Amino acid sequence: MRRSLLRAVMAVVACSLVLPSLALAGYGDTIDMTTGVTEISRSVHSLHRTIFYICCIIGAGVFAVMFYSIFAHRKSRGAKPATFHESTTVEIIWTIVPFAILIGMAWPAAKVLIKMEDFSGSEMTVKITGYQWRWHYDYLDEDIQFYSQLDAAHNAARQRDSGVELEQFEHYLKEVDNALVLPVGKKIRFLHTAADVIHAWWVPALAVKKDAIPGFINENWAKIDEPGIYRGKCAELCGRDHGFMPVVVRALPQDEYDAWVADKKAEATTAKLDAQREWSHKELVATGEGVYQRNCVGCHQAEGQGIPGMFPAIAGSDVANGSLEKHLETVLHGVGDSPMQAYSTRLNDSELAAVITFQRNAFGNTTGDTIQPSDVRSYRNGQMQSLATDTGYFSNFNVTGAN
Ligand code: HEC
Ligand SMILES: [Cu+2]
Repeated sequence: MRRSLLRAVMAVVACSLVLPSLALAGYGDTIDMTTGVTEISRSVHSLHRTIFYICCIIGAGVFAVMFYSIFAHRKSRGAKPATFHESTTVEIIWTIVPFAILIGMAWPAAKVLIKMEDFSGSEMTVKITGYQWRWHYDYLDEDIQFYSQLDAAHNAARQRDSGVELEQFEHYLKEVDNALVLPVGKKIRFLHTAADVIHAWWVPALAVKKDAIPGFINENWAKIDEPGIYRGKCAELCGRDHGFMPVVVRALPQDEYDAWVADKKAEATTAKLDAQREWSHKELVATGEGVYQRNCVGCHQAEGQGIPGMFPAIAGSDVANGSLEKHLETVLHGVGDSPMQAYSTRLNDSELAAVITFQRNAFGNTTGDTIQPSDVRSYRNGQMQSLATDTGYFSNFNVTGAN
């Protein structure tokens, strides 16, 4: 009788340990921690496994003893409690054993933590700034910086009643307009900060997850072993669109990375020159159409017809046919709490001039206006001056911040 009960208990314990792992077989890659593509991420993964197994063994041991005691010494069998009190031997054992287990877990964990905090020999530095709701990447060793935010098509699709088929997106809500491009095989130091609220930059495959706190600079690093696309997201509840600030890292072999850097620099030089010169009306409209396709079409639609009740039409719009000041304000600073975001820092002056000129002369709008990059610049300067007279915190924030 006693034997069979014991056997039943052991069977239940065994099943509860084995069945879940069978059910999860094959899902390991999707629900387990990723092994990642850096030495640190592999260390973190094996640490996670080691500690998990230790916990399993402890759990099985504790429950086995507990279930055995409950069944073997139950009242109906006339078990009588022992009456001893204070056993030095037992107390020493139950102090030393957990202590040894803790040391056994802390030792490898501390080794990995120390390695994570070792920034010596960093070969390049990227400063990452969190904004509501996008990232800004600044390559401190190169003269490269840009914003990275949720891809416009995904952003449009996620709007309520957008009617967009989500199946068409392979990585729905995990795609950005400008990925962070990094070389493989280099020790890259990341500096994390934020410009408004607390964010956290998290890319599991790189084992990089750090709070981005306004006024503070946090550090960590990664040395990526394999080229590829690695996705992550903001891991700090940072406001309404917290769930919509994905991270995409594109790791390239060194030569491809160098080519990317050269391209980016050439682009920046051209952009600087472009912002200084006079553009022809035709050129502005043509460039503006491209800017519109990349940034605005998801909401305002291909024919500028918008989506009634959600996104206003540009065709015949009061703003696109009315005062230029209002049009500039709408595009540069966005509209309040609506999905119409501020583009003042995401598009440069030439792109802004081009897309505004385009909107004022496309989809049947016939203002005939030509807006030069210099017009956008003087609008910005005017804004700065009117804000400079106001010393309130929020107006200062508007001058230096994203909006
Ligand atoms: C995520 C969707 C979305 C995207 C992308 C978007 N807009 Fe908008 N836009 C809106 C919404 C919503 C409004 C209405 C805001 C309001 O008045 O409440 C709006 C309003 C406007 C208006 C004023 C229209 C009117 O008559 O009221 C202009 C002009 C405009 N957007 C230009 C742009 C430009 C230029 C771009 C691209 C650089 C762009 N928008 C990208 C959603 C979007
Ligand atoms: Cu965030």
